[in-house]
Amino acid sequence: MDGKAEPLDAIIVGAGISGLYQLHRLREMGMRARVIEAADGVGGTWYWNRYPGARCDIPSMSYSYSFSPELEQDWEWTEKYPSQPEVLRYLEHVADRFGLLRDITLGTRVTAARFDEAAARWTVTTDPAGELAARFLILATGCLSVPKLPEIPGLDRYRGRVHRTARWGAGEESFDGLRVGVIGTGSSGIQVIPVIARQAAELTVFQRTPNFSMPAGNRPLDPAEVAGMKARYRQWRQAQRASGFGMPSDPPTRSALDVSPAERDAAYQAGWDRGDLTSLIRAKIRATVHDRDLAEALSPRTFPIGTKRPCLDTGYYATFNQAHVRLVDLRATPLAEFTPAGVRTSEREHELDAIVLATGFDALTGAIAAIDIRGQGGAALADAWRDGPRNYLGLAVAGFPNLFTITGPLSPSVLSNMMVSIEQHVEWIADCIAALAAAGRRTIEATERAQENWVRHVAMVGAVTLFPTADSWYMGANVPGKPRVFLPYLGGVGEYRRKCDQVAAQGYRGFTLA
Ligand code: N01
Repeated sequence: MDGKAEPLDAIIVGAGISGLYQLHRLREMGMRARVIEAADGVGGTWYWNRYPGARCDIPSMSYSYSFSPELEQDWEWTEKYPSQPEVLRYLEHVADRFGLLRDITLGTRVTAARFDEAAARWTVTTDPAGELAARFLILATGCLSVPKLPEIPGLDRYRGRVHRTARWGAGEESFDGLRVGVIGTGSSGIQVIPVIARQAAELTVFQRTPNFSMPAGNRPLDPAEVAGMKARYRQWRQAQRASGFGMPSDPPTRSALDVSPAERDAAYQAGWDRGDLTSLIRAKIRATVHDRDLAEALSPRTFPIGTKRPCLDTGYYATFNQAHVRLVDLRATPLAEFTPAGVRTSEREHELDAIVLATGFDALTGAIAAIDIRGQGGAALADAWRDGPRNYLGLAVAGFPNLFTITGPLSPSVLSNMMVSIEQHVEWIADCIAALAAAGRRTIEATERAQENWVRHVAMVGAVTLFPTADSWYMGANVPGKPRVFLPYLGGVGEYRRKCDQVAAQGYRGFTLA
């Protein structure tokens, strides 16, 4: 690959939900863009996370692109919460429908990028070896795309099968008759455990921190509700964009303490039945799990609800009533090492035929940090972000002209319906590039001052909540040595959009155009 001869307008890194739409949008503007994608197919997170049971926990009809009313009307979602295969099929359909594949290079990883000040453009290095140049570099690298391994030694010595939920192979893997261990009880672990339990001879779940999980209540979509949504899609999309988290909901109008206990319980139960209530969970665990000690071990106690991502599950707690399913509480008996035959905790060795690692991600900054990015004067982004990410609006970094991040750190990203946040960023970036061209400018760069103010604002909004009290990936706390910083912006997607639009309307306030 050698794009030196004819520089592109934009290089987009990643062919997930963001990269696909950014490519489409720029092409519609008549720009020459190319997507570089490490995987052998499109889909990003939905390409990699093919573990059994993988499913989105945002309703399908809201977790879909809004930019094409025809696409919205044509595509038929089958379930309330779409399975991984269904989301991937949808994204492959989008790539096909809009002819995107001809401008996507698959199986190629961007390893480095440097800004050439004289030419005002980015040169990108790839693996397999290649170079490509473009005026703009857009990182559509995903928030949860760099998997994290457990920090215990000896994985290379283990002789059984190793699976990672975040890098699941394309072929079906059967666990029939095997002794399987799952490490990790976040959203991925909680989804995969009930499915593996149906196949395995023995399943051992290694849990370090119990999580809050609620029944998803997934079901086939009713044709009448699909037709209803399709009829009011425009208004719904508008409401999504103006909402707090990209999913419109009615704010509460009464305090729980203003009503009788019976009325309160009925309201809680209705919420539980809808699958969107965040209380009652410990009581429900006790009612579901027959063994009292096991129920207690599964009950979260160490962080306030909501400060780590709450999970939606299908039969998770009931899985532990099966005789062949065991829980190992790693708080009581920590993992020490992998052995050739399995894993050893402080108590004993567990022999396992297969180990499933559901141990999470180096979230929000991991995929950006994996690229050696050099801005003005050869400065490394890794150095600029040594104490945590610093940017303006979660979109642009001082000292790194013409570089944009889609749903980067310090934007609402993971605290929202990603589809809504992605579309907003893609459209803002496209409009910004168009405005530059219209003004006859070659570069745009965030000012240090605007960046400083934004970093401070994001931290201040996060600090008035309970989020910083949890050892979560929102805080970077799951990766040893990662600075403890609240990574997403909690101002709400509607308010955030208003701020971004204002910046644009005021001639890109806080940016230097040259
Ligand atoms: O990762 P996680 P995930 N030894 O970081 C444990 C999205 N998602 O892949 O909590 C032992 O949440 C770790 O323990 P602890 C969603 O946003 C969405 O499950 O750090 N255990 C934890 O239990 C989600 O939040 C969907 O103490 C170790 C688990 O591994 C995000 O992705 C589905 C360990 C990691 O949980 C990430 O979810 C799936 C060690 N050394 C994912 N290291 C849906 O849409 C880590 N752990 C439904």
